[in-house]
Amino acid sequence: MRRPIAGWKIAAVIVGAVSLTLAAAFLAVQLVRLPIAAGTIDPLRLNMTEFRDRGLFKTGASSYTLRLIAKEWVFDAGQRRDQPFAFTIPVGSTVTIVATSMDVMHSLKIGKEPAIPIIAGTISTRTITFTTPGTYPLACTSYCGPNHLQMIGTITITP
Ligand SMILES: [Cu+2]
Repeated sequence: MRRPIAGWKIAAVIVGAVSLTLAAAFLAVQLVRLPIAAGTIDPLRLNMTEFRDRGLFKTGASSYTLRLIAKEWVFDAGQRRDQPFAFTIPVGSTVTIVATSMDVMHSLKIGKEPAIPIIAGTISTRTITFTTPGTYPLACTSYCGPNHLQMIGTITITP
């Protein structure tokens, strides 16, 4: 004679199905929110790409490219390991940030600008024109591990 299915088993299946659905929905939302990815890249071969040359590069009279790799736990724009991430440029400069991650997801927040998600395998870009002199703090706003709070820096805009 077949025994009836225990109630807890049915409950477990329902809970499992609901969590899977929620996880799928969450992932879908995350994917939809990645609009600024400008391309894809192999995170294991960054040294064979443009990210081999990191730093602030002047590309025009008042335009720059800031190319960096986010990784646990630094924004690596070519600065020495014992040096902070700090760049100084004149007011009116337009900076195109080109970034990718070598590991987990990071986010780059500069001053009051919306955070730029930085994800392994994709290239994120954002162009910002700095019209007000001052020191703009920069930080990672995606929790990325125990030393997440070390991912800081500054961009100083001189008058
Ligand atoms: Cu972080």
